[in-house]
Order: sequence, then structure tokens, then C-alpha cells
Amino acid sequence: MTSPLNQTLAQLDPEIGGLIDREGQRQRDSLRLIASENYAPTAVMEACGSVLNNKYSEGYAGKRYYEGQEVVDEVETLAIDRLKAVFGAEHINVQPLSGSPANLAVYYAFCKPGDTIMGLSLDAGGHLTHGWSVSITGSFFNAVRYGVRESDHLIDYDEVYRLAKEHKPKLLWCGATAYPRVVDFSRFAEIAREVGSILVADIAHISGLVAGGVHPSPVGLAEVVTSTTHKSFRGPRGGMILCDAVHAKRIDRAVFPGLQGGPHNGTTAGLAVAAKLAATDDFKAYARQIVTNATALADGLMRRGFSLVSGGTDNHLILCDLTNQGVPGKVAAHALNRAGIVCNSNSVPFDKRTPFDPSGIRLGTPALTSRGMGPAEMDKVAALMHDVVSAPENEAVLSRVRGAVRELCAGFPAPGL
Ligand code: DSN
Repeated sequence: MTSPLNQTLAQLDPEIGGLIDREGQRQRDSLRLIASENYAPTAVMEACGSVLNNKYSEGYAGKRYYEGQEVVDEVETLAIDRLKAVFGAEHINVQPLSGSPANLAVYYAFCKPGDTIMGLSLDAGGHLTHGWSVSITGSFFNAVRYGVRESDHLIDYDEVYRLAKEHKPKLLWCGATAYPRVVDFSRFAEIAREVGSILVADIAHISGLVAGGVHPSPVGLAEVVTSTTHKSFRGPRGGMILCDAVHAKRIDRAVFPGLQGGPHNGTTAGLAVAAKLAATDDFKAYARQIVTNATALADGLMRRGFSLVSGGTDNHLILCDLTNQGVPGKVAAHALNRAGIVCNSNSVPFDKRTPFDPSGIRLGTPALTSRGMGPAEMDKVAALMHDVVSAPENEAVLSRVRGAVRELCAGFPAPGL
């Protein structure tokens, strides 16, 4: 009999194996519009689930605490070199376990508790770790928040300048999780330079677009850039920090030993694979298609009466304000999910509802684009979404849309599963 240590998942734990199969089926059969999700390529998944899982590697290549690092050092160095070539950064740390730990490491590198920092407010599209009150970053630091203009939902750079001049933050954060427009990194850099702040660009959502050349890069403008690696970049679940050479030591020390122990080496290998893919012309075409698809989806929704924050999109992301449809975001997101269209409810700027029961839904095209869908499919998706949001409690509509979603998905096999 095979030892339990050598049994497959299906043999040893059919309960968990079955749940993973079910999740695969869900990912195959649904239209995944969560803006931060994607389908990691097969080779990335393979690297993540490899023997590298078994190795501890505190430290950095050539300077580790445990023996047996000859392979891991090469893996980490390759990941860094490939990412440097993609992003043109002077220094890269690939060890942060995800986006929030990457951001926390930046705080740890440059700030003391009580220091003033500044970031985009969560309800205007920022991230928790940009100084929101319930995050450690909003309680350990004096967080000043800027927003978007009520008239056009765009970042008000004059307000950023005014607040930065008044508060002189140690860190000025730019970047967002729910901002459908291009971020003007040059303007942020000017402001940071003038007030003496370190500019940190969190490009978690758009790193694939930056790598593919369809969103301006903050590298060379922001002294520090953070990102997750699994969103539009289509790599493993992880994080990274890019920075000017002058900050390399501080950032590395903040990640390890400051904040983390051993890196997840399988993830590092997966990131190296994703970086290899990101350097190709195919990836550039993919990034362009993400934006083309988001524009097509936005147009299709607006033609059907949806109101979009800022009136459209420049990137991979769309924020719908459902107030005029009289359907709360959560009700819409739940009905859409039942019909096989998966997104998340989301606050919209100046939302009158609560963050847990907001007025909007957030959509993104990285995952559907990975399936090979194009503008024609985006229009079909917009039509199906309209059907559901117009009748979120009508079981017959939900069931009809569910069938149409299955049919659409069947024509565009999901990669990496
Ligand atoms: N959870 C991510 C998102 O969905 O945008 C941010 O960390």
C-alpha cells in the first residue's frame, strides 16, 4: 500500500480534492469579472506547487542563514533579473508575501509610528494600506487622505498638492484598487519632490498594463513602487517592491528581517515564469486587449443605461454606480454571481451607502481577456449583465443568463486549469 506521504490528493483527501475540482469547474464555467483576479498560466501554477515549497531561505541570494541555497539563489536572482528587464527598475525585492506585506515593508523602511503619510481614500478607490482607518496603516500613522472630484471622479491633483504642502507627509502614496483612469505619476512626482515626500506608487492592479506598455510606468518617477503579482500581471499570488538603488538596503532590510521570515520560494519561481511571459510580444498584445475589452464593456454597459464612475475607463477596470437603477451593489453582485457573472460590490465616490452595502459594482477584464474573449463578447456580457441587474430577483432571467454564460465560456477555454 502506498504511504500516505506519497498518495495523490484524490487518494489521500478526496474531500479537499473534490472542493478544488469544484472551484476549477466554477472558474471554467463563470465569467470572472473581479478586477483583481486572473488565470495564472499552467507553468506558473506548476512552479508554485513544486519542491521549492520544502525549502527555507531567510536572507538574500549569496547571504542566507541556512545551507542548501544553491538552487534557490539562482531562482530568486533569475526572477529579479527578469523583472528588472520588464520594468526597468534599479532594484527589486521579490520576497513580500503579497501586496499588503509589500506596503507594510515600505512603511517600516521609511517611517516611525506617528509619522504623517498620505494616500487615496478607500472610498475614492484607494487601498486599505494607503492609510485607511481600520488598517494598521491608519492607526499607527497619521494618515491624511485625498479624494476624487465630485464633478468628474478624477483625482484632484490640486487638492493633493494643497494637502501635501500642508501636511508634508513622509510617504505620498499613489495608485488604487478602484480607479478607472490613468494615474498621472509625473504630477505626483512633482508634488512629492516639492514637499520632500517619498513617492510610493502601488501598481498592484495595473502592473500587467505597465509591463505591457499600455499604462505609463511610475518607475523613475516614484522612488518606490509596490505591486502584487497575480492581478493583471498574471503571475503567482505574491508581492514585489521596485525601488531606486539608493533605497535598496532599507527596503531589503524592512522585508527581511523586518517583517517576514523565509520567502515562499515556489512563488518566487512562479514570478520568474510570469516575468518571462511578461517580456514577450504576446503579453504586450494581451495588455492592449485588456484595455480594449474594458472600453468595449464600458461602452456596452453605458449604451444599456449603466452609469459609470468617471464616465468610462482608461484601464482594465470599470466602476458602475447602480443608484439610478435602484439596485444596491450587493444585491446586483449576488444576482450576477447566481447567473455565473462574478464581480464584487464596491463603494463609489461620495457613496451614500455603507462600505459593506455600497451603491456600486466593480468589474475588470484581465481574466476574460486571458480566455481570449474580445469586444464582441464584451458586448454580450454587457447585455447579460443588463438583463440580470434589471431583474435581480427573477429566477427565470437568472437561469436563462446562467445558460448563456455557460455557452459563452465553453467557446473560450480558461487557461491554466
Ligand atoms: N483585494 C484586492 C482587490 O480586489 O483590489 C486589493 O488588495
